Amino acid sequence: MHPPSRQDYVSISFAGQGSESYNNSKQWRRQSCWRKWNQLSRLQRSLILFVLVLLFICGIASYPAVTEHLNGLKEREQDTNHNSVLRPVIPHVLPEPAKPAQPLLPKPTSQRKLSNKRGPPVLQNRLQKKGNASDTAADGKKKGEEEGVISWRGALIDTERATEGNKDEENNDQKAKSSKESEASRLEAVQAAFRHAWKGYKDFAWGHDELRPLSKSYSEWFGLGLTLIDALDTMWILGLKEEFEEAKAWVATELTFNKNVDVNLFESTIRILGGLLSTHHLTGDTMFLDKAKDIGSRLMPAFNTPSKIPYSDVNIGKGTAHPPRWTSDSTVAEVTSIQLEFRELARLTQEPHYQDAVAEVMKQVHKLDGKLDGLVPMFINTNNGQFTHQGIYTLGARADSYYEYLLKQWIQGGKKEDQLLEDYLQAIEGVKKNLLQKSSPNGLTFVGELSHGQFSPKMDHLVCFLPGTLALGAHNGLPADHMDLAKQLMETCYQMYVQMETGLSPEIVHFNMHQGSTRDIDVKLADRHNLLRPETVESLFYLYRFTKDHKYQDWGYEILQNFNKYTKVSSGGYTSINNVRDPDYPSPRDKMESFFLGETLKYLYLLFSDDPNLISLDQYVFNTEAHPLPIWPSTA
Ligand code: DMJ
Repeated sequence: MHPPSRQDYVSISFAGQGSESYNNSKQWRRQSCWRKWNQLSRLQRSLILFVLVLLFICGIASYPAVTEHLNGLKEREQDTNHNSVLRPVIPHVLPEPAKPAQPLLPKPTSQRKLSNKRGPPVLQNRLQKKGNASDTAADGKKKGEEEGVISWRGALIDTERATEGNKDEENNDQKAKSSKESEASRLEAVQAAFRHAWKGYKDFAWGHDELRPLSKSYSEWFGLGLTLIDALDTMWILGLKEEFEEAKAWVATELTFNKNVDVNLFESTIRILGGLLSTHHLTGDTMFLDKAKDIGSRLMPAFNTPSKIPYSDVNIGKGTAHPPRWTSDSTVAEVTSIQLEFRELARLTQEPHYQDAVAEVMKQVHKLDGKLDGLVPMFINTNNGQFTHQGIYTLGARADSYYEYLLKQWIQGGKKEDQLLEDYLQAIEGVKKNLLQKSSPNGLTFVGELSHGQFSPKMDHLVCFLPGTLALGAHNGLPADHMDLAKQLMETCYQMYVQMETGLSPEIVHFNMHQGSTRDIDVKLADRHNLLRPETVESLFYLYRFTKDHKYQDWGYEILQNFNKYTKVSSGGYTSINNVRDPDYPSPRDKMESFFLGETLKYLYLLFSDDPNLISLDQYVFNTEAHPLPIWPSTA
């Protein structure tokens, strides 16, 4: 073989066939390469070195770009997977891709695989939720802190909830227990008040009409043991057996109506006839019914008038009746608030003339001219049967219980006497239209008066019977807005107490209506007295029975405490006061009205009792002196 001739091109040739025997040692390979390199021409060697250097430089220059590219590919894969998981959680941020595009997204490998990348799924969900919540909380915590606290608090909250659950139960038990305790202690407080009043009456006025607790004596109105009779069913309801028995003994042995004495028809009907009838019902003792028949029959001469509208006064011994000395008028409330009692007497005795006499009054009043949208004037003439002194409309003195007895007769008779209901509903609309206003600055709803078209923001405490009556009507199926109005008026009656320095209401208030007033209620000097009247606690009783809102009980308890503070006489009894605005000297009047025992304390006791069957309002209807009479059983 010929040695290669000098060539003008680079030719790299490696050991060819037929060369020395095969030797693959490192030493041999190194020597062989070097020999080959030396065999190359200078040009060939330069070219090879140039190419190698060039490759090296290119490699170094392109390294970062290649790395970045590779990293980018990795991240894209991760992001795509992450987004596909979050999409359902925040669809408004990442809109749902069009369906055909979906397959183009890299398929998430698995939830588990993702979780490994992003943290435990449960924790992740919590963070997500809490993160959203804390966005609005804006409490300024650092995100990291917040997240850490969230998972910790998350667990703690559950624990707290569990503990709270137990605590709630404990609290409820505690509340039930303490409300039972407070019920018991409030009932006892009423019993104690009654016993104190009774002590005064027993010690200084036994068998007489009213106690004069300061002078430790008594006053006579009819001379019929008015306080004792008025208080009979209260003692029965309060469970004061001993006191009841001694009073009963007096009625059985001492009480006689065969007396030459003038009595007021209305007052003796609601207090004496009503008290005896209700005590008969509660006890089943016919002695009380016999006494009721006796007084009932002796009152009947009052109806012997030209118009059949009864006179105000009757001499129960002589059997004669007459109007007051100065007029032949009777008071509208008086002649229309004796019906419950005479109707019940008629039912018990099966003597219809009692019912006929009082029904005739209602019939006439129903037809009379002179009403304003169902509202009645205050006087009615016993000769011609017409309203007199027309143009004055009030829900207070001389008209109040007309409205009360429209509803209550309807309830007593089993809700069948439509005319009574119509008159009642019309009257309430008349009140809303003509007498209802709001005070300034606090917008208390009140019932004012109308005198010859002129509105007066005057409201008697007597008007506070109205919330209870409205609530009773609503309970018996009358419009629900009657209950709304009842609640508003109840608040107002309560404010008539709260806003006085003694926490006791005056007899009459005037409401401010002009803008810029600083207080809602004004009291005139002559109106600052408190006679221990029941109307507000009466309404509180109805409102509590129907709503079960304990605030009404609390309000009643405040009132009882203030009676104890400002009207209780240490030697026994409670007294009317002259000035509810002077807690230092409320100026006692030295008189305990019979209705304090007959009504005020009875309603307070019923208010504090949580037993709806203690004189159920579905079985009994209270007369206007708080004597419960049965709702007649249906004969249909
Ligand atoms: C009570 O004799 C009766 O409640 C009557 O209806 C109004 N006056 C007194 C109580 O204030």
